[in-house]
Amino acid sequence: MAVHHILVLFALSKLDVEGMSFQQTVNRELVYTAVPLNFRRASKVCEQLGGIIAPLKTRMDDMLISAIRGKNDIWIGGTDREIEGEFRWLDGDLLNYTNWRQGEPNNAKGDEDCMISEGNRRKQWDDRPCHIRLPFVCAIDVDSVDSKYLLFI
Ligand SMILES: [Ca+2]
Ligand SMILES: [Ca+2]
Repeated sequence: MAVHHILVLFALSKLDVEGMSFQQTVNRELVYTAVPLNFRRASKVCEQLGGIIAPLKTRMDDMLISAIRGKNDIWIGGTDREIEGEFRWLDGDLLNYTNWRQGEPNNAKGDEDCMISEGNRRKQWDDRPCHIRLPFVCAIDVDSVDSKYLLFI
């Protein structure tokens, strides 16, 4: 199984203590899995690793994911299976940043509830049937007391 890991720091929120400014961070491990699975099974694999299929909440997320998945179409961690047309990330958040291809999401044939990022140059998003099999990236938050707060200069 081809698996790649990268470990990145994400800034969450700012904390001001005694005039110094800190960025709260989490260590996030991104695990790319080249074995294609349907969305439900991909979700299970990520859950077993302690994470979720990676949501792309910012342009930075989008770029980081692209760095490890190469030219493959991949699942990204969003779906409208609860309410048709209302896409949410698997942690429940509504989409803020988006990168849909023009004309998407289109719920083609009434059967497209799971989100992919296309492997072409533009890396844009599309809704596709959840039963197709694609590689995916899991995002796992790794607790680390030592690096929870980093001095932000
Ligand atoms: Ca849909
Ligand atoms: Ca579509």
